[in-house]
Amino acid sequence: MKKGNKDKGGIFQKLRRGLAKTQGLLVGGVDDLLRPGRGMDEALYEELEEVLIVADVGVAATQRLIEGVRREVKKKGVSDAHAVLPLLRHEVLEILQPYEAPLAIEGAGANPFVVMVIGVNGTGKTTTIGKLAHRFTSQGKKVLVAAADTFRAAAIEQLEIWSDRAGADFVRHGDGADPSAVAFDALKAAQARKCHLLFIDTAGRLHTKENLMEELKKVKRIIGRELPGAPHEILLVLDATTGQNAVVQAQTFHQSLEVTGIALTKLDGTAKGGIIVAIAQELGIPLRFVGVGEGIEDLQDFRAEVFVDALFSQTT
Ligand SMILES: Nc1nc2c(ncn2[C@@H]2O[C@H](COP(=O)(O)OP(=O)(O)OP(=O)(O)O)[C@@H](O)[C@H]2O)c(=O)[nH]1
Ligand SMILES: [Mg+2]
Repeated sequence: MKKGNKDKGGIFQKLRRGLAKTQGLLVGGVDDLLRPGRGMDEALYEELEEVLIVADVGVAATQRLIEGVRREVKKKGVSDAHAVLPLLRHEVLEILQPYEAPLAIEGAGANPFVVMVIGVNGTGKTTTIGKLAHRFTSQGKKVLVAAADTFRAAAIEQLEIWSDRAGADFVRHGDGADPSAVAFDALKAAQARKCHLLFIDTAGRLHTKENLMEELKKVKRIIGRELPGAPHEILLVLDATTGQNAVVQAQTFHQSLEVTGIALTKLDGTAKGGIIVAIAQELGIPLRFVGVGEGIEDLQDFRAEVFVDALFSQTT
């Protein structure tokens, strides 16, 4: 572990705790294989591949990791399996690093900066908006939250509670209202009130229903018509516990809506956190945030090095 990460204390420890199950499966599994004294043989690569696949790293990223490790083993003349773990750590970092891109609202010159939040139901859209609203109000920003998920009444109320907690403004219509109309009114309100940020919550019914995509496209179009360049961020929320499904969902949403950033939630309590590597490898979309709990503070900017340190911390 890097000293700098240790100094960040709370955030790093929370991430580390959140990743405990993933670490157990992925790094724990790898660690068992890479015992000191074990020589380098073909079986080792096969076993390593198996561990990575089981840990939801995905086929493409697994191939790349194995190739990378093979290359480095050869280059460095590694003969003891135990020396492979830091090589693997480095290869994982290489995959994740290019997708570290925290959301930058400063300099965008946007009034307001509009974030449209999308994703299938239950992934954590509303919770993530609550956490983000809190983060930005804490920084002195004026935030407005729009309840464009009008699919069920409870969704609007849940968002309102989060919005109140965060000290953000809130715009809603009745249940079953047109999501685009809510988004339109919210944008007008945000402009009139000179808000820095507007978060738009959307419905998450199954992505296989064509009409959801059409509805979301319409929200996006109307926002863009009223404020050129908006929405500035199409944030896709993915649930880490769904493993490989998250990649499939992302591809579907990306095709229809051109996702600009990903928030990966529920990393705490799942052993499927390896999915983040598959997401980076297969989607090519910036990874903005990771969710590590249900609390208002439990959302972190994705930092590749910190993430990899947290994941490998007990064994390297
Ligand atoms: N452990 C954990 N739970 C989370 C996290 N993010 C969200 N949740 C929980 O996941 C559940 C669903 O979250 P919501 O924010 O309601 O999800 P949603 O995408 O808005 O769902 P719909 O509105 O039904 O589409 C809630 O119980 C949240 O507390 C996280 O990072 N960690
Ligand atoms: Mg919701």
